[in-house]
Amino acid sequence: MLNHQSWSKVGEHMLGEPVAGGGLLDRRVFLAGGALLASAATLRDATAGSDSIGDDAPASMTRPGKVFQGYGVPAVPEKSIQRTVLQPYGELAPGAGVAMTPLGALEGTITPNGLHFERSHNGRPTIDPDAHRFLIHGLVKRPLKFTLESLLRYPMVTRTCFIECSGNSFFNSNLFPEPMQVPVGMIHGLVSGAEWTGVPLNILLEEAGLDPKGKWILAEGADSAGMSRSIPIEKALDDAIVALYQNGERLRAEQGYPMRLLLPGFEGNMSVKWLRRIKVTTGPTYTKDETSKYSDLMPDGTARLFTFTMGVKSTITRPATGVAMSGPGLYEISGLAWSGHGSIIRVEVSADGGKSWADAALGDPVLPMALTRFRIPWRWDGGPTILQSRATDDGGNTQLRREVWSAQYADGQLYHCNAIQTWGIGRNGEVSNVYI
Ligand SMILES: Nc1nc2c(c(=O)[nH]1)N[C@H]1C(S)=C(S)[C@@H](COP(=O)(O)O)O[C@H]1N2
Ligand SMILES: [Mo]
Repeated sequence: MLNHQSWSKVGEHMLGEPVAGGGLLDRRVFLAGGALLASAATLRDATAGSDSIGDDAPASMTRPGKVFQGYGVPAVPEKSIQRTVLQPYGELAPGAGVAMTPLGALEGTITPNGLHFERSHNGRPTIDPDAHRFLIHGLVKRPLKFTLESLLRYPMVTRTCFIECSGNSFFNSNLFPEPMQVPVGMIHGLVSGAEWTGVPLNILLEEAGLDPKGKWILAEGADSAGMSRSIPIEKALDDAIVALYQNGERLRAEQGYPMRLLLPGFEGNMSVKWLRRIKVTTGPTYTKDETSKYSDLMPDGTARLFTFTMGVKSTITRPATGVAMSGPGLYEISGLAWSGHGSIIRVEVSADGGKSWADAALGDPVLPMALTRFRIPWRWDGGPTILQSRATDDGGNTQLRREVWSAQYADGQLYHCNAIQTWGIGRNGEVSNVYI
């Protein structure tokens, strides 16, 4: 469970002694148990150990339970855990918007299919899987048309990775000069993690026979937005997948049923859903989706096109906005880190507004271009505290302070925001979104 980083740092201090300002403790505190955990004692039930069989048996033991169901749903008390839906154009275009993952309510690194974020430009189309066709054409020797059934006969690969919309975290970007007080899922919930299974695109392109002049592809969806993006051929031949399964079951309609392109580490927009066509081209097509959106506003007034790889990023998800504290004492800080450039090698946490940092433990397995869970114990003294996390990937990329990130762009820049997120903890235990 512990990464080498956190192990190599121990030894200079006693367990239970802070390893950085603001009460951050060594990861091993939870392993030590006993007296060191005394402040977590409120978590224990004083009546533990009393007889559970007899008159005080819980009601659930006195009658048979509910019967089986064909497809499982969350336990009844958990039904309030929902995606947050934003429809910026209202009734004009109700299918244009987002449904954001409630990151503050989730743990681990795999997003349940029903809570995977959805970003759709004009609603999710209803597609008959038997009638759907996927075409490869353009600069190829043999144009090919696939049915779903024919694709299911090709060799498949399974890959765990994140999808992140490049508009994610716009509440931490230059679009909002003042911090918005919304739950963590509304700030960073345009990222989700899943295990995808499908056919490597390079197998299909090889079968079609690439013309050496083919340097880019155009991928187009079968939705009414006609969502389409240009992708360099290197990526198409490297790790691109035509995904058919999501966390073991067929794709959800929201995620592109019956098939989608999956480009690990690239901005989510390029993973075209409801995939109907790939055209091999000599250069980028400059579609509306890559010129009017997803470009970066630079300070000199120009817009930078084609920022494909999602930068290294992290956020603490517990505690976080919408996830309040319940009094001073021992807590485990938990969060997510990811990078489109590769694997997360380090996440540092600060509980004193960035003056000092301590290494968090990284949860196994740490996979490239996948969500990585980090954790660190923390003794909250009940006073105002400023929490931050800072991730580094194996390409040596590290997150920047919000101010430094912002200065790279013009006002109004909202895409590709991977600045450090800051949470302020108030005396009442409430968490706020803070800019420092
Ligand atoms: N055909 C089509 N593909 C699409 C979109 C779309 O609206 N139509 N949205 C894109 C955007 S902007 C993102 S961020 C990802 C989101 O994938 P998800 O909805 O499965 O999370 O899909 C991309 N693929
Ligand atoms: Mo997106």
